[in-house]
Amino acid sequence: MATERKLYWGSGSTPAWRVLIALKEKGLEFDSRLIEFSKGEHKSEDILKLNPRGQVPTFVDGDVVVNESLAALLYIQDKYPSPSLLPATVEGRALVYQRLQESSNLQDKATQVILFKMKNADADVPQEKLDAAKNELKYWESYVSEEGFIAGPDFTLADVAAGPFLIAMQRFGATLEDFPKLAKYTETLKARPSVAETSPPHWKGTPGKDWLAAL
Ligand SMILES: N[C@@H](CCC(=O)N[C@@H](CS)C(=O)NCC(=O)O)C(=O)O
Repeated sequence: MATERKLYWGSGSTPAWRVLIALKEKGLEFDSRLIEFSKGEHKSEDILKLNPRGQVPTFVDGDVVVNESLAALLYIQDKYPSPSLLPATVEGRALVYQRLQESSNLQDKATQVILFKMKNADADVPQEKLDAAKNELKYWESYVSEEGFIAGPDFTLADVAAGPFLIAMQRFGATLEDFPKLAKYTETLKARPSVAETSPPHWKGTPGKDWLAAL
């Protein structure tokens, strides 16, 4: 059946992965447009007319275009509330919103190391970048709840927002040895169908990196 939903995404784009997970969790069909960064397809006319930044995710739902991944998560939850990815209480939702925004720090610290190595393959990652990433993980280690998710007993938008970055950090070498709760948490996430089925296709059968091995 034709759908008005369309998602442009790239393999390995963690922001785009967030949106893929949310759509899967909600059981929503969409027109899947996998772009190739190496061919510059994120700067294609099709994407630029929807998203002047020429980035993925670029998400269209009928007349609505939402490109920032966290905004897209909130939009998807709002438009398609069931099954819910938010707690029933306002206090519970406050925590999810807090973690949602905070996941930008995780994105930033991890990306700083990864981009550095992409641009400077032979150089050592500056210690302060590794320290910043490690320090960020300390916060997230303390956030994993007794029940195992980031914002309480259930899988929520907080997990959708932070999970892809934590899993990507492992892919880029983080052992998470000093973060036992996060190590267990990422295993739980990776076993979740919405996460497993949307995992970056090019990761399958290709090795990761050791750039974050100090973490
Ligand atoms: N703040 C955006 C970031 C999106 C983003 O950085 N996407 C990257 C891929 S991971 C991209 O498309 N980069 C290409 C470019 O900026 O030219 C979000 O969370 O959606």
